[in-house]
Amino acid sequence: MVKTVLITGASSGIGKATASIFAKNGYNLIITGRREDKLEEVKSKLKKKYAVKIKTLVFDVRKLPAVKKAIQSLEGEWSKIDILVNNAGLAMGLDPIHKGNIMHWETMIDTNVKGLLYITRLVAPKMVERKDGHIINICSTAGKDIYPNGAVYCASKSAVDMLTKGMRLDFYKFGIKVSQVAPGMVEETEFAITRFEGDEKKANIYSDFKPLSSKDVSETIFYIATRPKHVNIQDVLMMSVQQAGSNFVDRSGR
Ligand code: NDP
Ligand code: 8X3
Repeated sequence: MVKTVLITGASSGIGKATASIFAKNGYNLIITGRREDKLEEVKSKLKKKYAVKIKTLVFDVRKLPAVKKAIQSLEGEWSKIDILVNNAGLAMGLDPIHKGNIMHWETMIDTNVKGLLYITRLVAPKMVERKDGHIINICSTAGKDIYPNGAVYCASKSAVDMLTKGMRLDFYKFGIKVSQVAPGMVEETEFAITRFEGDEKKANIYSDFKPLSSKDVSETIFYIATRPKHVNIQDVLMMSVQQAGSNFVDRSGR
C-alpha cells in the first residue's frame, strides 16, 4: 500500500528537499505552502521524475479557517495521511527584546507554534481513529539553546520541542509515532533571506563555514519515517561539523 506524506512548507528549503526524497521512494505527497507557483514547480519537477501522486494545497498555516478548509477538502485516498511533517516555519529579525518588531513576533509565534498546532489538530484525529500514523516536527537548535537577539524565534522553537513531547504523551497509546528533528544552521533554504527580509548582505551567513544542507535534513526525516513499526526515533539534534551549538560556529572557512 502506497503511503501518503503531508509536508507543510514544501515550496522551498527543507520541506522541498523532504518532498523530493519521499517522492523518490514512491510515497504520494501532499505539499503545502502559500506560494502556489513554487508548489506547482516542485510538483511538476517531481512528477517528471517519479511515478507518484502529488497534491498541492495553498494556504497560510496562521489562518485557521484556511487550514480547516484545506485539510477538510482532502477526500478518498488523500484523506488518509500516514505521515505529517510539520515543517512550515520561519524566523524574522534578529533584535534584542527592547528593539524587537512586534509584527515579527506575531508572525513567528503564529506560524511556528499556532500553525503547527492547527495542522496537527486537523490531521491527528484520523490517525487516532486508525491507530496509525507518524508526526514529525521540525524544531531547531534554537529550540534547545538560546542565542542573543533570537529570543522570540528560540522561544517559538522551544515551544515546538515541548509540543513534540506533549503530542507523544497524548498519542503513544494510539500507536502514533511522534518524532522531531532539531537541525542547526541549514543552507539551500530561504531561511536567512526571510529572516532579514530580502537583505542579501545580512542573509549571507553561510559563506564562511559549511552548514548542513536541506538534503542532509531531509535524509534524517526520511530515516525517521522508515524505521520498523515498533521503533520511534524521538528526537534528532543535528549540526554541521563546524557548528557545536547555537553560539559556536567555526567560521574559519568552508
Ligand atoms: P524556507 O524559508 O526555505 O522554508 C520555509 C517554508 O515554510 C516555506 O515553504 C514557506 O512556504 C513555509 N511557510 C512559512 N510561513 C508559512 C505560512 N504562514 N503558511 C504556510 N507556509 C509557510 O526555510 P527552511 O527550509 O530552513 O525552514 C523549514 C523549517 O526548518 C522551519 O520550521 C525552520 O524554522 C526550520 N529550521 C531551519 C533551519 C535553517 O537554518 N534553515 C535550521 C533549523 C530549523 P511559503 O513561503 O510558500 O508559504
Ligand atoms: C535555524 C537555526 O541558529 O539560524 O533554526 O536559528 S538558527
